[in-house]
Amino acid sequence: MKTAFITGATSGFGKAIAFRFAGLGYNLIVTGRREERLNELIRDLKSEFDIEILPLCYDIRDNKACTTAFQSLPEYFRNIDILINNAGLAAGASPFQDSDLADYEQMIDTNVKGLLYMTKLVVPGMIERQSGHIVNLSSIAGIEVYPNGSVYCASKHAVNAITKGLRIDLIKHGIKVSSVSPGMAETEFSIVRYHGDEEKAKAVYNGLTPLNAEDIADAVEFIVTRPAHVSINDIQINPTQQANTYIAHRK
Ligand code: NDP
Ligand code: 8X3
Repeated sequence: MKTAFITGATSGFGKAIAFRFAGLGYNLIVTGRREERLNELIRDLKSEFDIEILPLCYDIRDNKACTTAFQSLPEYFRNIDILINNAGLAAGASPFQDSDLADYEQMIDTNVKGLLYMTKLVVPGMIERQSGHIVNLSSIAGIEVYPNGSVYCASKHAVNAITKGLRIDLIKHGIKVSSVSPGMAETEFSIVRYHGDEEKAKAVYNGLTPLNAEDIADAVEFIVTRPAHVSINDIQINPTQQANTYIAHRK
C-alpha cells in the first residue's frame, strides 16, 4: 500500500484530500495544530476505510517540531510516496501600509518556510527510492497580485518558484512536482483571513458559487493518478464566475 503525507488536514482542502486518498487506498499521515480535529478526522476515516492512519499534531512554522514529528514516524510510515504541502493561510486583507507585521510573518512562516521544512524532511527518502510525488497548494495568488494581498501573493509566488525549482532539481530522481492553483474556494480560509469575522468571510462569496474542497480534491486526484510518464505541472482552477483575481461576475 502506498503512503500519502498531507499537511493541514484538519479542515478544508487537506481534509477533503485525506478522504479522497483514503478512497484510493493510501495509508495516510495527516497533520495540523488542532488535536481534537485530528482525532475526529481519524475516527471518521477509520469508520469508512480500511487503511492505516497516523496523526501528527504540530505547528508547521516550527522546524524543530516538524523534525521531531517526522522522526517519530514508525518504520511502516517512512516510505512516503506522496507529499501534499497544503497547510497554509492568508492573514489579513489590508493595504501593505496598514497591515500587521505579525500577519506577514505568519504567512511567510507557514506557507513558505513550513512547506520547505516538510519538503526537506521528505525528499531524501524519495531520492533514496527514486520515486515520489510532491503536490504543493499554491493559488491564483501565486500567478496574479491583487490589492490588499501583497504578502499572501508573495508567499504563493514563492510556492510557485519552489515548485518549479524542485521539479528541475528532482527530475533526475524520477520525482514529480506539481501544484494546484485555485481561485476562490469556500473553506475556513476566509474566516482565518479575517481573523474570525464570519460575516466578512461570508461576504467574499456574495453572489457567486465558489469552489469547494471537493473540487480541489478532484484536481489533486487527477494529478496523482496520471501514468508514470505524465507530469501535471499545475492545475489553475477557478469558480466559473471568477475570471481572475479582479473580475468576478456576481449575481
Ligand atoms: P483552511 O483554513 O480550511 O485549512 C488550512 C489548513 O492548514 C488547516 O488544516 C490548518 O490546520 C492548517 N494550518 C494552518 N496553519 C498551520 C500551522 N501553522 N501549522 C500546521 N498546520 C497549519 O484553508 P484551505 O483548506 O482553504 O487552505 C489550504 C491551502 O490552500 C492553503 O495553503 C491556502 O493558502 C490554499 N488556498 C486556498 C484557497 C481558498 O480560497 N480557500 C484558494 C487557493 C489556495 P490547524 O489550524 O489545525 O493547524
Ligand atoms: C486563495 C484565493 O483569491 O483569496 O488563495 O487569493 S485568493
